[in-house]
Order: sequence, then structure tokens, then C-alpha cells
Amino acid sequence: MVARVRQRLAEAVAGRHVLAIQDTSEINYESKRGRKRGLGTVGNGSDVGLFIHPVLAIDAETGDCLGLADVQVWRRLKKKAANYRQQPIEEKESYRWLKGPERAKWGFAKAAMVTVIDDREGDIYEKWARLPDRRTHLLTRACRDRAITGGGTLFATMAALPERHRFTLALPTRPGRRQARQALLSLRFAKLCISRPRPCSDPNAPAQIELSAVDVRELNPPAGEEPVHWRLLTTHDVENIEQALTVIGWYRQRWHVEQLFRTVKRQGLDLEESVFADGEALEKLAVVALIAACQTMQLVLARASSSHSQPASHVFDDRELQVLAALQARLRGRTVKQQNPYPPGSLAWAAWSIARLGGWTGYGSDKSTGPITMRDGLERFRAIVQGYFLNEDLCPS
Ligand SMILES: [Mn+2]
Repeated sequence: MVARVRQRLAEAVAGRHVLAIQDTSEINYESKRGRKRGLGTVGNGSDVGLFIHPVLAIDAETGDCLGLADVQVWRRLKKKAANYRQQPIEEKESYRWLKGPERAKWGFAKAAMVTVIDDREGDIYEKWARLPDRRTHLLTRACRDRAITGGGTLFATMAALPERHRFTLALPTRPGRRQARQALLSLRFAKLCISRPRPCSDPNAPAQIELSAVDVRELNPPAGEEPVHWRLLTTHDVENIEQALTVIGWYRQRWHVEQLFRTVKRQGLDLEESVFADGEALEKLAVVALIAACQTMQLVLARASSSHSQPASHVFDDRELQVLAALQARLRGRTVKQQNPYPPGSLAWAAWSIARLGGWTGYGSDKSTGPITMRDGLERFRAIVQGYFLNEDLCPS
């Protein structure tokens, strides 16, 4: 299953600039603790569960979701060693931030360019040292107030840069954390060199690495709201305002991986409600659920997209497309409004069909083409595909 997904992605990324967005999330089984065995502890140190760490591929120009490039799943079975800081990065859990994109690289062989994007946890010196290559760039939110070459520290240096531009950005609501608002932001950027930190476990890492720093700070946030402040570091050149705004736009695509986590949990696949008991089985299920959640998300996005340029082959293989085409006559409703309006073979065309299988009426006024409908539609579609080919086995033409 993973191999098929990888194969499809390798074709989908051809010639594109791909944003490889990675993040970690915990799958918490504490409420079902009594019925589970072989799980590890999660973030709070006492609940049982496991961790997932996907790398998601997004087209930098169109925002299309191209698929999953890598998945790591693990259980935290031991406590941090006393000498944790001295351990080589390969021994640490944080190695996942290097391993994911490194493993994803072969799948990106045909991409024109790759930008690996992560949040503060991904700000690791060994990653800056090892991952970039001719085609691979990094873009991370700075976590550590590092020493920079020539004296001084990163945060103070960024804050002291001259303001280059002001712009407004529509910030979406974050349930429980902030209301949607128009934010006025101040932009600063410069090239600088970060120095190898003393605890760096890799003696072969260069003594300094040149990066572009982009500082985005909200002016006049509403009373009681925390101002937006992003300190971004990237291997991309940022020499003018336009380049800085482009980098910020790429960083904001990180919402896709948050959406993937929502889809794998409560807003879709309900992974935390699984009745499987065994830790190893739950790990395997997490991989399958991530793949299904990604496909679900691709379909939801394709319905919402305005371009409809993404082909259905980014999600479905030839056999599945054959079945989708054969299903069209049955999915069509009686009224003009219930016809599939999209070009056959486009992902929007496939998403229209899967939503119909998931119980959507086909009317624009019926807005129920979200993750739950797509999940139900996909499940039904897989069963139909199996039946279709079973029939072919039984009655060869
Ligand atoms: Mn994170």
C-alpha cells in the first residue's frame, strides 16, 4: 500500500516545486487504556499512545495536495537517557526531522525543487548541515536563540533589522486560541550565518551555515491577543520584499499538515477510537489511516479548488479510474444540476463521484462534501472496485 502511494507520488511531483511539509502528532489511547497493550507514553509522560510523523507533498505554485511522501510511526517505550544531549542525533527521537525528508528524497527524484517545511521543533543544526542539496531547500521556524557568526544572537539581531515593508494578512480562526482577524504585519529580513552549537553531536558539521532570516511581527494586535511573530529561517535566497513574501506564503501552507491530523482523528478517520488492542497492530493501522486521510483530504481540496487542473491519477490508479468511469452513469442524477460538471479524469471529477458515493445529493446547495462524506465514499468505492474485479475473475470476457 505504501509502495503504491510512493509510486503515484513520484509521478505527481514531476517538474514541480514541492513543499515537503512535516510534523509530529500524538495518537492518544488513554481513555481506552484498559483494553490496550504494548503502547508507549505520549507527550504528557503518562497517557498511553503512539506518535505519527508524516511528510506531506504540496505543489508550491497551485497549493494542490500531491500525496504523502513518508510516514514514521513509533511508540515511546523508554525514558530519555541521562546523557540525552550528548547522544548522536541518530539515537534521538528528534532524528525523525532528518529521517523523514531524507527518506522522501528518492520519491522527489523528478521534482524540479523541494522545500522541506516544519515548525520550531525542526530547527536542528544537523538538519541544516545535512539535508540541503542542489534541489532541496529548508524553511523552518526558528526555535533556538542561536549564536551567529560575528557575535550576537539570532533573535536580537533579527529584531534590530530595519523594517522593510508592512502588509496585512487574514489570519484564520484557531478554535480555542484566537479569533479570525486582519493582522497588520511588519517585515524584516537579512542574510546571516548561524554557528555550530556546542552540544551539536556531529563533529563533521560545518562551523557555520549561511541562511536567510525573515522576521514577521504583528503591529497593534487586539487587546488580550498574542501578537503573531514568526522568525523564519531558510536556505532560499531572500533579497527583496517579493521573495520574503513568497517564503511566508510557503510557510503558511503548513496548515495542510494540521488538516491531515484533524482528518486522521476526529474530523474523519477517528483513529483514536480504534478497537484494535495491540500496540504493533495500532502502529500499522496508523499508517493505513494516514494514507486514507491524505486521500480524503486531496478529494476535499479538489472539490474546493477553482482550477481543476489536478489529474485524478494523483489519487487513483488505472484500474480504479476505469471503475470510476464505469460508475458515472449511475451517479448522475435526473436533474441538470446533478451532472458531474468537471472534465473527466480530473481529480475534481473523481471527488464529485466519491462524494456522491458518500451520500452527497449532488446539489450545490448541499454542502456535505467534507472529510466524513469523502471517507464514507472512499470506503464504498474500494468495495465496489473489489467487486468489479472479482466479477472479472469469475466471468473472464
Ligand atoms: Mn509540531
